[in-house]
Amino acid sequence: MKTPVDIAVTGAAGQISYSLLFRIAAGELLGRDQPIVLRLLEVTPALHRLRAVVMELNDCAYPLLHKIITTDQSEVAFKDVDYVFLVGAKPRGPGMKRKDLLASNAEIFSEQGKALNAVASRHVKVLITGNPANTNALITQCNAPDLDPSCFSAMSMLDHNRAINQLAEKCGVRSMHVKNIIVWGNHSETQYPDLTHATVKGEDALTLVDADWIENQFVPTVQHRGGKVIEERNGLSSAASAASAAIGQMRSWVVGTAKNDWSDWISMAVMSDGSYGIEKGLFYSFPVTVSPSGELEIVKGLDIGAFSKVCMQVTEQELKEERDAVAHLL
Ligand code: NAX
Repeated sequence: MKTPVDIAVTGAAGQISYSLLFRIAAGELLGRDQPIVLRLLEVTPALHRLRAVVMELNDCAYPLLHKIITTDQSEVAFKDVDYVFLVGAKPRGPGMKRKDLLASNAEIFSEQGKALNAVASRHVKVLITGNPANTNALITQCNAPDLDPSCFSAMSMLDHNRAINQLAEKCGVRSMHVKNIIVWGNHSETQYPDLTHATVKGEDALTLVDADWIENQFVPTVQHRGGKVIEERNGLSSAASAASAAIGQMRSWVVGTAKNDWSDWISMAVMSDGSYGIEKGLFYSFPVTVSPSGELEIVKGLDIGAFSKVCMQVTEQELKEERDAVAHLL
């Protein structure tokens, strides 16, 4: 039997976690031979709800679930952890823009960044899902100066999957036949889902769909998908699909993207190194490959057309504004 691995999840009594925790415990993240310890963080008033989640986890009798630790203290949750899902935050309600969330959520991520800096494994992988995810990733990373910036990424996988689904539906194929979608920029309505490099059953996507559909249907549908789900769920945001994307992104980060038989890369928001002219230091979604040993690299040298360039700059500008709004926490 392997040594158990510690995984921390914040917002553990929330909606996304209600799907995420059970899938992690079942072995979907690290494989069905890897025992795990779940370290679950919640705010004090939610600890009773968390107790119910723990009861249900225990009632599943998962063979891999070695131990569950619950706490309202970040430093307890993050002690020596290897993998962290920062999910806990206030969700976006109906009509709310991500920027509205900035002020209320920024403090959470600055405190959690400090705690990670103090107690987490030096090789920890931290996936930020709580919104506004990209800027929360920046805040977390800036408050953890002793950890390498490559320890942090924000979630783009849900947008990436949404884009795959839109193109697959349009072309009448299954999602597994769509390759090399990219989501650039912010996890917000300015994100730019780009299918310039995508293929469908090996054919260039651009030969199968026209520019009008891309600009007026595909891009806005993916950009506004989160808001549409909130509307249809009477105010609740995407949860099961977000959990699925969180597992997908973290798993690709752990096992590497070469194991994907469905794409050469994934979209992942990582610290910009200046690639494609994007300002260094922003957490921006790029096409990314991960080596089997976990090294992350932004895919370089892709051709960027005029339409793409404008869209990439719009979402970059939003990230700069978000960064400037939380400058006191960086
Ligand atoms: P819920 O409101 O159901 O759960 C959030 C949980 O976080 C609550 O139980 C709350 O008590 C807890 N929490 C709040 N502050 C905390 C803190 N300081 N430490 C630990 N826990 C804390 O929201 P849920 O639907 O689970 O969504 C969680 C976050 O994911 C939200 O910010 C939401 O906007 C964001 N999302 C991000 C997505 C992405 O692609 N990046 C998509 C889905 C989702 O909208």
